[in-house]
Amino acid sequence: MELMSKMMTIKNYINGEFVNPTQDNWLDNYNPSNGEIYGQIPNSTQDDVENAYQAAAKAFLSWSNTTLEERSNILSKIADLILQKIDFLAAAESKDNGKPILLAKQVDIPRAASNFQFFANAITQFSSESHESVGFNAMNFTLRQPIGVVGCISPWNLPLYLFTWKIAPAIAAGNCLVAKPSEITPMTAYLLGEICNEAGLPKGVLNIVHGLGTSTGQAIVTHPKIKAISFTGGTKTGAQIAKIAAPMFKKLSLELGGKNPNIIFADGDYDKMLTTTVRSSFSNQGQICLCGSRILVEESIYEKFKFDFIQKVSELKVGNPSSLDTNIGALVSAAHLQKVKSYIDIAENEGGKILFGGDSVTVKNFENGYYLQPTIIEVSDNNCRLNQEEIFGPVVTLMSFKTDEEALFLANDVKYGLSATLWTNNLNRTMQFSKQLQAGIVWVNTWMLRDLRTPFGGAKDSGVGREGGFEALRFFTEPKNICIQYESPS
Ligand code: TXE
Repeated sequence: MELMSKMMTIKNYINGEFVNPTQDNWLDNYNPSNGEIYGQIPNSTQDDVENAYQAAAKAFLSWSNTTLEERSNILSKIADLILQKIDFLAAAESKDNGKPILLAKQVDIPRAASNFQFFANAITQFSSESHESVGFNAMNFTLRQPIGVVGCISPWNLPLYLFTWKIAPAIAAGNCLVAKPSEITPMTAYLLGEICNEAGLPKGVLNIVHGLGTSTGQAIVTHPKIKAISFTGGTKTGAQIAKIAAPMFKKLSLELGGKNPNIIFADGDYDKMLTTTVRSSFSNQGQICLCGSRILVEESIYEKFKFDFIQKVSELKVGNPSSLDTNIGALVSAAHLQKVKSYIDIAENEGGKILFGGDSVTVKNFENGYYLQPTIIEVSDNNCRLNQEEIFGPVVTLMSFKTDEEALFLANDVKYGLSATLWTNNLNRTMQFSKQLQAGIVWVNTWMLRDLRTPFGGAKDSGVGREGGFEALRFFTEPKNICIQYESPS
């Protein structure tokens, strides 16, 4: 497939085949690096979702009865094929999303392969419990059965990475799927369909429908027979989905937004902290739900940190995502660029001071791309919108604190609770903060170090439920208690 030069038409992947949307209705797909339309994607309707559902329902009986070894082998094969095609997939991801190609090659695509490989292994180790009812001559055991047809809806920031993070455990657990990637970054999910066919995934196990959240996504969420929804995206969207799904008694996993504190104490490893903080602030143009967008620094090193951080950030190169020396590529869309800029525009009114950046960047030969400088804003009031709302772009705020109590208060004083990063070498402080931070994930002296066995997800408005490891396999299975009473021995 010639990816870089011609217009690409993406199709739905239903029952192992690539098909047009039933109403022949299409959406434009943009290249964020130059603002040009380079392809079209289906604007799928309820009928397309229904076709995907029917294919999945048909495949379910057979897929849910395949041996674990068979499933595991197919998932491993998918992982191998992703790695074999790493250059091609990284180029596709970078072009579709605007992220630096090196990031796609070093993070996104290898992680998509790891997701499949991890669950290929995990399913062979997944087990359930038994409980002997002593004195009643009864034995209970828990059957963990696949749910049936499940819906997976993923966002645009880490397209293949987050898509596979959902679909790999869902498939491994024996479910069949109707899945939808973001309409803003549909390309690598489309390419995954071909890989699944090549790996021998039976027809109908994975069905991918493309289209808008408010129509295609909504059709998945409202479908009466799709009994579980795994969603990653904005908090507002998560609330809308929960409102529909709850009265239909669907199982829900919601991974939503974050406004994560990066708490820096003077007693930490300064150099490691500084380098990591540049990454945790601006990786993927700041479009990662785990980015540490609120930097809280102990007063004694605040001025030094401010100086050094600005210096390091000024060395980052904003540019064409396909150049190997680009650190910060394009934001994902014109609308998202506008949203992020709107926060920079209110900085002064909110009592903020722009210490670095704040402007769009014009990249030579890519003048219509969606580029923004990495931006650092100093704030003094944690209640300002810049510190309370998820900006989801290359924008961080800086604030100082005096005591541990104040740092903890500031860290927790938001509606979100996804992750937190702590820089300290004090063991007592590490334990006290780890216990009291209101977050699903706490990193101490590191950031975004992921072990796929660990629970992943957020507290408060950052979501409901956990992904990762056996948590994901538990989500994608329905536990059933079997209680057998037997005659007492004579
Ligand atoms: O995400 P949406 P958007 C945050 C970030 C961003 C904001 C909005 O702050 O600025 O959310 O981004 C599908 N029923 N995050 O609007 O809309 C949609 O098609 C069913 C954080 O782009 O939540 C896409 O596939 N599905 C986040 C997916 O939901 C619906 C990553 C996510 O889109 C739907 C992305 C509906 N009613 C944005 N509406 C993170 N936590 O990583 C939309 N969708």
